Amino acid sequence: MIKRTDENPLQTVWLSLGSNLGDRLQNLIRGMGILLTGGLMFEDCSGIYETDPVGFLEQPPFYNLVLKVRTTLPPHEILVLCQQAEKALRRERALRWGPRTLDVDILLIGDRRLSEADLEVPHPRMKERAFVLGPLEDMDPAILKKWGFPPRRAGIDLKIPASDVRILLQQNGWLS
Ligand code: A4P
Ligand code: MG
Repeated sequence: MIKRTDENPLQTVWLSLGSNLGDRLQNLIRGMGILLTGGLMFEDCSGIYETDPVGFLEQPPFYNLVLKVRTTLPPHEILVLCQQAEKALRRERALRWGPRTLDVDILLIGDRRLSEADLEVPHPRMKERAFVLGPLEDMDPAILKKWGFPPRRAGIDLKIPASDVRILLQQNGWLS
C-alpha cells in the first residue's frame, strides 16, 4: 500500500481502465476499489462502454471507462498504484496490446507534461482512441478542447451508465 505524501500538491488525475478477459465489469469495479483505497480520491467516472479492440484486433471486445480522481501522490507513485491494481487482478502481459483482465493507463495529471522512459503524460495514444475520448467527452467536453483532442466515438457502445457505476462502487464499499 502506498502512503500519501502530503508535500505534493493536490492534482486532478484522469485514468483509463480497460478489461477484456473474465468478468469484465467485476474487474473494473475491483480495479477502481484498489485505486480508491490506495491514495486516489473519487471525483467522477464515466459510464462503461463496450469497445472494439484497438491495436491487436484478434481479441474479445473490451469494457472501458474513464475515472477522474484527486491525489497528492506524485506521478510515479500513481503509476506504481496502477500497476498494483493490474497485478491484483492477475494480469498477464503475454502480448503488447493483447487481452488483459485489467489495464490502467494514466491519461492526464493536472496540466503536466511528462516524457520519461516509463511514464508519458498525456498518454501518447489517447488522442487516437475512441474508448478514451468518448468517455472523456461525456464527463468534460472542455478538457478535449483544452488539450486539442478530437472527439471520437467510432466502435464504442455505452453498456452501463455512470450513475449505475457509482451505485456499484457504493455497493462494494468504495464510495460513501
Ligand atoms: N507507460 C508510459 N506512459 C504511461 C502512462 N501514461 N500510463 C509505460 C501507464 N503506463 C505508461 O504498459 C507498458 C508501459 O507503459 C508501462 O510499463 C509503463 O511504464 P503496459 O500496461 O505494461 O503494457 P500494455 O498496456 O500492453 O501496452 P501499452 O503500450 O500501455 O498499451 P495501451 O496503449 O495501454 O493499449 N482496445 C480497446 N478497445 N480498449 C483498451 O482498453 N487497450 C490496449 C492497450 C490496446 N487496445 C485496446 C485497449
Ligand atoms: Mg497500458
